[in-house]
Amino acid sequence: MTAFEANFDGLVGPTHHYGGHSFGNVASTGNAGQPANPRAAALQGLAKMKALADLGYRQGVLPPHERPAVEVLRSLGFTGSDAAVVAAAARQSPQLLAGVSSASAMWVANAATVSPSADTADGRVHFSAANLQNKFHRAIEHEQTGRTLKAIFGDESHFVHHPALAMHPAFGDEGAANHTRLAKRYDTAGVELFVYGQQHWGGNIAPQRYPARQTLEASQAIARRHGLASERTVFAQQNPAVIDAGVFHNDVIAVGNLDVLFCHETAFAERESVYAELDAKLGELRLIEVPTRAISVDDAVRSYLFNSQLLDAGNGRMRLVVPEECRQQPAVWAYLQSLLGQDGAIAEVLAYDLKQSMRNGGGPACLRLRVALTDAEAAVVHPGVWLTDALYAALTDWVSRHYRDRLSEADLADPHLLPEVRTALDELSRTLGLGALYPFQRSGGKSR
Ligand code: SUG
Repeated sequence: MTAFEANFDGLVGPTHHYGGHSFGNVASTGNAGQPANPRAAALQGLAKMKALADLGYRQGVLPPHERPAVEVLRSLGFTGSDAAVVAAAARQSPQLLAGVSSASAMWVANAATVSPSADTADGRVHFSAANLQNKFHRAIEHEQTGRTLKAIFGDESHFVHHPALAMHPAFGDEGAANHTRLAKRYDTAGVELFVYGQQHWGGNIAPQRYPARQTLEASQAIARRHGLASERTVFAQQNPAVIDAGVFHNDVIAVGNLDVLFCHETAFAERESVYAELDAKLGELRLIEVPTRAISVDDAVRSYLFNSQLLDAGNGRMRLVVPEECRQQPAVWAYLQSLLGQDGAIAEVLAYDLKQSMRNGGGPACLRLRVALTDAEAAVVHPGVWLTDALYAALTDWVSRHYRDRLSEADLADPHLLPEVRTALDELSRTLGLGALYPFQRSGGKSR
């Protein structure tokens, strides 16, 4: 049996904007109120997907969510036609309208935690939709995430879907952004590393300035649900000082794949014991630890060096897919050149322009959800979401026809936006062959 890692990237939605919705994510708050370019954002994401597909990686697409989320506004007491609901929200609470209009579902590393079948007790791939309860605009994602994942990974003999954990700070869960699966091979049992920001009950170290979005309790619950063996699971606390420096998810300071872990020396609260436990449970970890003297935490956050994709290049070596911003930080770029010169685990560095997403704190790793699949599992994935040349051409054409090239927060009140988005999403769900995926399609296909 052979297995491989597929990357499913979130397609940026048409309401992409800079709402300053994520306290603790310094790019999000720093760029609040700037005009965004949803068309460029979606095309940048697609270009990265296409480049990786062209290199031979299995690449899938996860569709955006329906935004503005009219159903959420209705649950908050707005009534009347859909247009009236949006208009009233725009008048009474522009901040709420911006929250329910966020295209944040593009960062699918936060959509779910995924455990490959080689790791789980029942030999199926397990998905747990993340509750994202720390941020209002993201806490409304999990239902659609669950629907989308079930539509794509529908075969119950291979795939299991768990709903989001309880919506309570004790179970704050941010999905795969705080989860790394290490293994010697994709088709044999691996070690699942869960990184949490804080222990809710009984923990005593916590960040002071910014929130810890993931709890130990949530990570333990996910591991239990997925049927992971304790001898192949590691729970590690993130260093609270780096959360306070803007590292709101572990994937902003560490990335791993197969037996390679690439991280900053300040990533974990107790680094030596984390490395030792991983090494013991995995049977030799290949660690690339970046010291502060080479790259400061601030430079790591600014460049998003660790929010990179570490991709198997064959022969035990890796490609590192970084955002273009790494080139602009001299210390980071120099470090990457020295790494390539060492003939070590990283053989190649590829940089992509993802500026639109980056300005909201979303780099290459945020935009993708990794799913390690066997050939038999891949064969039953909904075929319409694999990025072929034809799908890439159809999606770039679709974006060019339906997306605006400028969107500011004030534009979210524009009555034309909702019908525009629905027309686009209706066409997209047909292109991907996903049927009635969205609430507006399920309530009869027409606006109330
Ligand atoms: O949750 N930004 C996202 C970025 C998520 C990045 N994901 C990973 N690191 N895996 C967040 O903070 C900002 C939206 C705004 O402000 O408009 C936002 O939601």
